Amino acid sequence: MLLKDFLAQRVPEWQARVRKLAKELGEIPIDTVHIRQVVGGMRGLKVLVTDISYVDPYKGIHFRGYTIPEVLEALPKPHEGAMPYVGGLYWLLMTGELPTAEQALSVEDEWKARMSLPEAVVAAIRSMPKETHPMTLFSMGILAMRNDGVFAPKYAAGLKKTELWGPTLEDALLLTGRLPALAAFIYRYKYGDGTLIEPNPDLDWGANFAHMMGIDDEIYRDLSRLYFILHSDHEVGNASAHTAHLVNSTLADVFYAFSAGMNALAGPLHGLANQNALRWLMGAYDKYGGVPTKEQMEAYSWDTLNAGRVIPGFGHAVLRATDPRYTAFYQFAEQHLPESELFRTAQVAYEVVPKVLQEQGKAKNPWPNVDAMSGVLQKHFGVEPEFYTVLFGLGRSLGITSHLTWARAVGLPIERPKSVTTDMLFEMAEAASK
Ligand code: HAX
Repeated sequence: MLLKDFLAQRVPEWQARVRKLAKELGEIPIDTVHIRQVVGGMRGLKVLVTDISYVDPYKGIHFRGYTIPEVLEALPKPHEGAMPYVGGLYWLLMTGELPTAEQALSVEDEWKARMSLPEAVVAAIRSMPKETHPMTLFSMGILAMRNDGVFAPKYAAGLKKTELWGPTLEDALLLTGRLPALAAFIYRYKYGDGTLIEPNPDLDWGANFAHMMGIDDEIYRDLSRLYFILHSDHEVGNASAHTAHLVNSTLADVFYAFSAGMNALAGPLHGLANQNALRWLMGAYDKYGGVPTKEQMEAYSWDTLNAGRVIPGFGHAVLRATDPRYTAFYQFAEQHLPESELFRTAQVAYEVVPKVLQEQGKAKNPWPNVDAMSGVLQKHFGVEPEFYTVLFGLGRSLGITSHLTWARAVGLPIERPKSVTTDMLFEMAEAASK
């Protein structure tokens, strides 16, 4: 059964569930808002809903209730010992149920049917100077696909509210189907010979990306599958997912919404942290002419903090322990590149940086996040650091498009929070203190 038919059976039940929350339980208060949250990036405010993923501060991300180790264990795999099919993860995110091998492959087949890049998208990328940042090209390429979307013309022709999710899912499959080719082409345009490698119909989504990059290496195929699964989703409140959600809530289509999300991902405190984290590690390696000692790494960390900068790859807005995505990458590196000097540098950082951050006493979470290890692996295969945010975005397309589809399926309305003035906040504070 195709993903769309499977979802069609589930959607009415979830529409009723959300209707009940809005109509019958809507007046029940669930949280108090503090002024620090209003002026502090809404940190921790419970104002969004999604069933696709949940971040536990200590156990990390849960995809539809499953932890990273559980997902890696349970999803169907191309062969024994390999990382799972990304298509299986997409089935899980979209439906909430672990897929059979057949279901995972049905998603892979849907993607294969949509994988080639149209000439207009290739031409849009080629029209830009090569020095353009890869995230700019990625965002543009996504918008350039919009002409082939079905949601906008179907909406213009007339759609019932309960039917909006169907064409949203079709656009989501088109977008996610094409993104590996778009990302790989951007890479080859910027850093390679500019040629486009066509997808191989015998390969799955993750492996095809490796193939289209021109890296035909079995371990890199597996790393690609792992990379995209680990980066697929992190709730809907993070800056990129939330941006996409906001744009989607206006009934703009998946291409507009996802491209907007990618512009948020491009910021240094979000998706750009992975390249910064790698550069920071390479800086330590270069400064000390090899893998630094613990003492050298400590001095290097303090130099960064004393210069008023953050140590990239450490800390998190929600997590309060080592990110399990970091752990999964760490285990992959231990298995496949234990001798890599960059990996050994990252190991020293893991031993030293959390203690330094604790001593400084500012970061609420001194532990490494996913970005402290992802670049080490990509660099091992020669992938340029400037490109890492595109890799992140490619993975994140899986979670974001699932959120976009489900927001339509359950009829979430346009977002419109209320702003107040600073005078009002002072008045509210005074009234509360009486
Ligand atoms: N190095 C130095 N200082 C840090 C720090 C770090 N790695 N992490 C947090 N801090 C500081 C903050 O800058 C803040 O300082 P001020 O009070 O002077 O403003 C203070 O500690 C409290 O911050 P926090 O509450 O612990 O963290 P936030 O929720 O505000 O921010 C960040 C979370 C991820 C942005 C933050 O930890 C950070 O800047 N880390 C380094 C960059 C990074 O790795 N980003 C990627 C995170 C994963 C991700 O989303 N990828 O997309």
